[in-house]
Amino acid sequence: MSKRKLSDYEGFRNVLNKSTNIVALTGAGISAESGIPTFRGAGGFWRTHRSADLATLHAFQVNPALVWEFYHYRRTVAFSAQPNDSHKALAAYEQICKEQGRKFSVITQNVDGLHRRAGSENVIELHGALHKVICTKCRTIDENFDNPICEALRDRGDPALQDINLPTIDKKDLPRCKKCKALVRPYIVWFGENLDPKVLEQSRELIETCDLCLVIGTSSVVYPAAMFAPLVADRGQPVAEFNLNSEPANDSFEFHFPGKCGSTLPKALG
Ligand code: BJW
Ligand code: ZN
Repeated sequence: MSKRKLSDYEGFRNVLNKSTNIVALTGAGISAESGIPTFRGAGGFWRTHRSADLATLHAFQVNPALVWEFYHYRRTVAFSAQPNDSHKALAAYEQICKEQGRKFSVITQNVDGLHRRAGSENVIELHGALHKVICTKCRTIDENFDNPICEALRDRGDPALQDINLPTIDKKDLPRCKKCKALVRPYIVWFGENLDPKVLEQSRELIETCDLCLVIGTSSVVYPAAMFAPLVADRGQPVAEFNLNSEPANDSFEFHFPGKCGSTLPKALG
């Protein structure tokens, strides 16, 4: 029999108040109310391309200019977006935990940087970050908030246009490494690529030791992140899911809060 509790704010708060090592695992849904399209569903397209088709090394090798245009657009959206009530609620709860000597961490699949901008301090960015680049040759990782990141990308990336109607951007005009001048790429973990082993290890440790896990705004289909919350539930620890969908991604999670997390999460943590 399922032990699932639907919208049980009081029961959740009893568990929350007793927890000493809390992990919030977040996905694209938490940033949807900041105007950032989710990865799957209606927003998962840019021009005629599925976002998932552009988020691969193969796509970058075949057409680095197209992939850079896509990421220039994504950077523009993310840099101008503001953290919403969900990001703020997590950051505020982390401060409360800090004052009380409890541990609170965010593991995010998002690359938009909104958790840190909301004030969260213990943040693990599993899939990289839009404001970082990595050199394809010397592997130097750099922060870069320039917009556009290079002149050739100025006024490009418009999702309403067709690739075919735009002049091609020469590879030599794409963003370059400050050290060795080779082509840089977005510091993003694409499909088929390994996550940073250090980041994976830090996440594993949290997942193996936490006594409460919140799963917020993720479709839970992309691995390895998709197995984190089930691992916590398998250890017999409570998991609370916050998702627009009324159907839970996993029926073994104890708490489920359907609806926009901008409303449900501040209420649950308040
Ligand atoms: C709301 C809301 C609101 C909306 N309020 N909710 C084991 C088994 C099977 C496959 C694999 C496996 N291990 C590896 C794989 C392959 C692959 C994978 O998982 N594929 C699956 C699709 C099957 N994984 C990988 O390749 C990973 N690498 C790896 O494991 O290396 C080792 C290896 C390689 C190859 C083979 C085997 C092993 C790397 C994964 C990197 C993912 N990168 C991306 C793109 C880059 C980021 C970018 O450019 O933006 O990251 S994919 C994309 O999905 C993005 C996201 O971070 C990620 C997760 O998506 P998320 O966040 O869940 O978003 P959505 O859109 O799917 O869902 C939004 C949710 O929010 C929905 O549920 C809505 O209902 C909800 N929502 N509004 C609350 N207001
Ligand atoms: Zn370099």
